[in-house]
Amino acid sequence: DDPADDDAGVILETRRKTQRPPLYKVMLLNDDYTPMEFVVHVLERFFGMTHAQAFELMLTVHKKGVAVVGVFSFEVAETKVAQVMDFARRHQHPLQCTMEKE
Ligand code: NFA
Repeated sequence: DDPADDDAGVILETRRKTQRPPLYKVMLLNDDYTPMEFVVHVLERFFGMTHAQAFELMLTVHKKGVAVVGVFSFEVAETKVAQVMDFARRHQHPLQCTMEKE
């Protein structure tokens, strides 16, 4: 009966303490020039996909124009984007990789 004994604050305290850091979608954009096999290789090399998974996602990007290839913390997403953009540039392909807050 004592108002100080109630548990009304417990859930609110838990929610406040379990705030998670934001996640970022890493996306691949279609273009007319990057070879399909190069995109498949990028997805295998930097996103740990099997050849079958990579081929399927490459086709999704090719058909739809863009697709999310993974969701990561800011730091990991930034690294993935930099790795893909650098790899594409070194091979002189115009492949674009971007990130966006989820
Ligand atoms: N559209 C490219 C082609 O026909 C392939 C591609 C797929 C490029 C996905 C970029 C991303 N060669």
